[in-house]
Amino acid sequence: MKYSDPLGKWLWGVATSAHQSEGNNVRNDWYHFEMLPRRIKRGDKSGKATDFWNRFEEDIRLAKDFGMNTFRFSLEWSRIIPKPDVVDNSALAHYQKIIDTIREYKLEPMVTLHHFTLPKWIANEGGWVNKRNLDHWKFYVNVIAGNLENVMLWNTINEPNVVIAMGYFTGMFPPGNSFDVPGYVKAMRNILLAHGFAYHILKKYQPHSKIGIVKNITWFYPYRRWSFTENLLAGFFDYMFNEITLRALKTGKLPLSLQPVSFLKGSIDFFGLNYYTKSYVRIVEPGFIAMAKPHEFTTQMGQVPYPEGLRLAIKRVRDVGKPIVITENGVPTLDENVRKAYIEAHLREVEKAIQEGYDVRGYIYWSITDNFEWAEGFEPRFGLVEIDYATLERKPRKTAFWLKERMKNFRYPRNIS
Ligand code: IFM
Repeated sequence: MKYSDPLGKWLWGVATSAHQSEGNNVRNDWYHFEMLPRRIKRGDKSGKATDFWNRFEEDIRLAKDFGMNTFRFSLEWSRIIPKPDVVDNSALAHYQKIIDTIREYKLEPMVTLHHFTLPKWIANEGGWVNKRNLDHWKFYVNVIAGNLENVMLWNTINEPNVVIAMGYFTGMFPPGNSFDVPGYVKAMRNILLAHGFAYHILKKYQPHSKIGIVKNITWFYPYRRWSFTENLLAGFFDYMFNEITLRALKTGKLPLSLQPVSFLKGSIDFFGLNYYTKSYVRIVEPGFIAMAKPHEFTTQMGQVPYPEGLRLAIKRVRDVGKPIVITENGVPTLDENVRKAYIEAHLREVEKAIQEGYDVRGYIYWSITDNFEWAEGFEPRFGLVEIDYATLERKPRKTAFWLKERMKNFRYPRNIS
């Protein structure tokens, strides 16, 4: 084995969003979505987004300058497989170059196979609701697993619950369906199967690598504590958004099935936990979800910081029985005091969880630079580094330097280096 077990050290790093809609003349379903009017705020188009594709070395160097040891990014399916059964070897070579550059800077690459975007030709065939697309998925994963080297940390799917809830329930992501519960359930079943297939394909080719799924936990609370219906609905949302995935990993059972799928149960080596916020459920408004109550502090995306929710999430996913890596946590803001306070409060919750004996192996901030924030467009600013979208120039924010010092004193578990 060329590289040591990455879960044996404290993983401290950043994630980036490597998605582009226009690469190699390949169109993914977000490009298609942009064509639909009023779906992305202000009519923003991702275009080349942060141009990570060409400027990756700059971003990797910045992570190194900030004292980190891990760099998380994702692959774009449509770049690698632009048409059914056609492999773009130049795209593969380019991704290998990114991975090798991360290694040259002595950072641990963490690579995600699927982060929200589908090739347009898959989306046109029904995307995740069409079970036949799983054959195309297996083809893609075989190509990756058989070709990309020097990766010890893989994520199969980023936030399956988010991409499907936004696509089939809120309608804010492609394909833009609202309250399509049958679509939601079908797509959740298929995307979880896709995870299971990917886990086993990767393990077959790269048995020493560690493979996780990246799961967002959001807490749902009744808007009015005394409302029976809102309590009931909060439980329903929690089941749909959080529990379906946790149950699949713990028992192999998919929604609407009592029979477990044998290859799903326990199909992770670590649990990638993304955590940002909580939501309120209320029945008086259409849409059911309120992100905040009046007078609560909110971020640029209207979310309420709820740091203790991170420790509660760590407790909740412990049942899956695998080490936990915080694969995303971050805040969209233009105020560096807010960013610093948000990060500090969440790091303290992680430290507490570690002291209480929870097996957390890393913390990854979202994200190294500002990013194209999906339906929210370019306005939210998550980056430790500002992007000037006119020139694509990178300008580190002061929180990055504060964080470098803060992490020197982070109380990570004593049994890892
Ligand atoms: O930008 C997203 C990311 O793509 C997935 N997790 C949440 C982030 C912030 O909203």
